[in-house]
Amino acid sequence: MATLPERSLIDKAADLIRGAQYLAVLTGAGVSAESGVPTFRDKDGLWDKYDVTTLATLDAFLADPAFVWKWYDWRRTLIVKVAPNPAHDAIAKLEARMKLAEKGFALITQNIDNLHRLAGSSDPIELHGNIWKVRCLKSCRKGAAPFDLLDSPLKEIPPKCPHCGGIVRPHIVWFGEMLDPEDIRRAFEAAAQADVMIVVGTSNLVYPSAALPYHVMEDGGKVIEVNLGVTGLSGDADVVLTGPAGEILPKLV
Ligand code: BV8
Ligand code: ZN
Repeated sequence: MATLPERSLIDKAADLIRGAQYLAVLTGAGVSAESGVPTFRDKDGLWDKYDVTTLATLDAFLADPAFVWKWYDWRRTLIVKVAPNPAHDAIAKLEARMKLAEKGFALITQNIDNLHRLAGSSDPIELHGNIWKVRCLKSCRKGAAPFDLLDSPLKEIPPKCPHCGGIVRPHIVWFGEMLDPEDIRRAFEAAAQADVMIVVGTSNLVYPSAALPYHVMEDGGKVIEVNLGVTGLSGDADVVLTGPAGEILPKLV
């Protein structure tokens, strides 16, 4: 059993959540860690093994689509085997409870592993895309909109667009790429409306996602951070719950 924050801190966070009119939840790779999905920046994380700037960028993909697709195919074969953990389940429960009380709720995730949906979250805002979706690299008429490619492992690398025969790219936001404007609008609107935001398992290093908790606090909202360690947000958050999300969130709920 990992060390958990003292009861009083959990109660303080629970009181904030109970009184919330609009609850937003922002998650990063840490919420999936206990499902067995490697995080990015923790020790032996994804980015220890690979230099991600050579992988998670459009230039890297254009330079060698097969190489980048091999990395994503490997991650897909990892992710297809894992299941949501109690942290994902607790977030889905929070959503159901807020909806039952006819209060506002939004889940914003940086994760591309689809685990929130599998846990029952109805409409996660996937800021960085989804590892099971692809789109035509040339944005041909029928292939420009994201569509599912669920083969794991992939039958051919790089996978081809069924409409024009060109190659498809992962529907994932790489560094230096714009996020989907609709996702940004929804995420910042949720942050503006939220009087409480729970930030779970993110190092808060990547923008524009890392700006969201500050938008909540600018409007007088409260921020609860759930993280194994200290991040740039910890000094500003109203309540910091240090420990594994898979043990803290179920206690909160
Ligand atoms: C953009 C896809 C506009 C690939 C990813 C402003 C200031 C500074 C920099 C920028 C800025 N604006 C833009 C930038 C550049 C860049 C950026 O932010 N760089 C950072 C690194 C400095 N941002 C962008 O490029 C974004 N685009 O802004 O467009 C634009 C466009 C053109 C020109 C100018 C501007 C695009 C960002 C999306 C990048 N894509 N991934 C892939 O995943 O395959 S980001 C990548 O990092 C992942 O998606 C991941 O989701 C994300 C964040 O990482 P985390 O989720 O936080 O994971 P991490 O491992 O870091 O942390 C895990 C945490 O969990 C830790 O804190 C750990 O303690 C904790 N934890 C671990 N286990 C547990 C736990 N907590 C609880 N329980 C546990 N069990
Ligand atoms: Zn196409």
